[in-house]
Order: sequence, then C-alpha cells, then structure tokens
Amino acid sequence: MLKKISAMVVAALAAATLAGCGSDSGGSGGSGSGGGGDDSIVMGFSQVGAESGWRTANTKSVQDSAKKSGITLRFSDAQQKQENQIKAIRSFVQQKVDVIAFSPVVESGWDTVLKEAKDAKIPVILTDRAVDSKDTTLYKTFLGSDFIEEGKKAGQWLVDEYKDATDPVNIVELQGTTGSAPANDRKAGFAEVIGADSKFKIIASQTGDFTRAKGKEVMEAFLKSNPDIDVLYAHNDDMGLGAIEAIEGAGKVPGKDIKIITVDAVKDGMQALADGKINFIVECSPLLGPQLMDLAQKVLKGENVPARVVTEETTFDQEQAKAALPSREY
Ligand code: GYE
Repeated sequence: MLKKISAMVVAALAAATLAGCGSDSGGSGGSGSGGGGDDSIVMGFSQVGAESGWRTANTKSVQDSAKKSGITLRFSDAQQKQENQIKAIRSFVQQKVDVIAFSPVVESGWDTVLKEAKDAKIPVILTDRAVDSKDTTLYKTFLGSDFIEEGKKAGQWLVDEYKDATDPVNIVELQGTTGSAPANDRKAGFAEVIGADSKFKIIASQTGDFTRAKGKEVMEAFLKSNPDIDVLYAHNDDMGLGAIEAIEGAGKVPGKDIKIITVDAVKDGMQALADGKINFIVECSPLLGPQLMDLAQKVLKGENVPARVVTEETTFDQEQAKAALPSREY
C-alpha cells in the first residue's frame, strides 16, 4: 500500500515536472525565439548624471517604462561629463544596440560621435535636452520640454508680480550647467520677457550646476557681494533649495525678503513653495520614459515620428502647490 502510494506520488511529481518543463520551454520558446530573445529591443541610454531630484525621477521613469515595454535597457550615468557620454555612445555602437537614446549634458560637440552611430545604422533619439548640430539627420527625434517657454513663464510671473513697482528690481540668477540647453534657454526666455522693462536688473548671474550644494555656495557669494537682492531666479528647484539655506543663513526670509522663482516642480520644490519659501515654480516634467519607449518602437518599425515632441507643462503658485502636492508623482 505504502509502495503504491509512493509510486503514485513519484508519478504525479514526474508529471508535474514534465508539465512544468513543457510549459517552461513552451513559454521561453514562444517569447525566446519569437520575442524575448532576438526580437526584443536593446536600448543604450546615456543619462546626464544624478545632479537633481528631476534627474532621479527621469531615470526612474526611463527604467520603469523600459521594463514595462519589454525593452532591454543598457543604462550609463555620465556624471555630468560630456566625455563620459561620448564614451558611452561609442560603446553602445560597438555593442550593436538597436537604438541609442541620450540626454546631452551640453548642446555642442556631438557631430562626430553621432555620425559614428549613423554610419553604424543605429538610430539616435534625443531625450530631455537638445544638441545644436546643424545636421538634423544625425538623430531621429527630440523628446523634451520647451526650455525657452519655461524661461518666459518665469519672467512673466515677475513682470506681473512687480507691475505696479517703479523702483529697480534687483535679480540674481542661478544658472544650470554651463552650455546645457536648459541653462541657455531658460536664461534667454527669462531675459527676453523681463527685458521689455528697464526696472528689471540682473545684478549677478552664475552657474550652480543644477545642484543643491552649488546653489547654496553661489547664493552665499551673491549675498556677500550684493546687499540689496529682491529676487532669485534659479534654473531648477535644487539650486533654489540650496539657495534658501544660504538666505536663511544670512538672516533673511526666503519668499519674503527675497522672492524666489524656480523651474521643475519636484516634490521638495513644491513643498518649499507650499511653505511660502518659494514664490513660483515653472513645471518641467521628468516623466519622459513612456513616450521615449513608444518613439523607440516606432523608429525601429520604420514608422515616421515627429522631429520634435514637446512635453506638456504648467506652472504653480503657492496655493496651487498646496493642492497639487498630495498627488504629486515625483
Ligand atoms: O531642469 C534640472 C536637471 O535637463 C530639464 O536638468 C533637465 C534639467 C532639470 O538637472 O533639474
């Protein structure tokens, strides 16, 4: 009897194992030779770095959406250095990835390496930041925000806020990474709008590299050399948050003694806005992953994609920040 039962158990186990094997090999056969192996897209992605809350959210968005779309992501962090990005792109070309996506740390100096990718017939998608290459056939599309528009929105808030003022308005500016598209364009858009009225004066403007630490350090120097600062325009939340520490350290009240405008609208920035330490934030969405994966799939299928895909964005004042914070994704 015992023998009979154990024989039955062995038989049942064997059947289960076989069934397991069968469905396993069937499964991987189906997606292995059919899709999971040869057919699955390999994307080489060269990220700028990890300089800000925006960047962290952007990296997560790209990684999560690659997984969701079944795209194999080879991710490389350039630590804000163009030479590292060039190396990463060359290595993606050598690895013969299907598609390269990257967020160029600065605008210039990409033609040679992009030509290498083109010669290897590997399509390139620009994400987040643009390049200034004259030859636009070097990449398939550019997905990201309109940074000039963001700068204009920041400037327009200031113009409205000071519409009745007659005295000069002294502004200090914390620029993003030197040579980067968002630094160039956020500066230009802002200058264009405030330039219409000569009472607005940018009395100091320097890079804070998009980081909190550098934002604090540069703001400390601004405060030392300029006793009379009315407004800080920071090209991202992180530099603004660093600057808040410097302002408080100098015994001034951020949001009151010095009005603050930033860009991004990441959670920490939105919290400072809701707390009254920042006055206005122009949103810049880092959630580019889903659109990036979609564009990559289309490009590889040979479908036409628009040369430019612009992200939709809004702005927040203090009350709007309080309302938006509980459901803020990043
Ligand atoms: O605003 C900043 C980040 O390129 C839009 O880079 C991005 C910018 C973003 O470091 O926080």
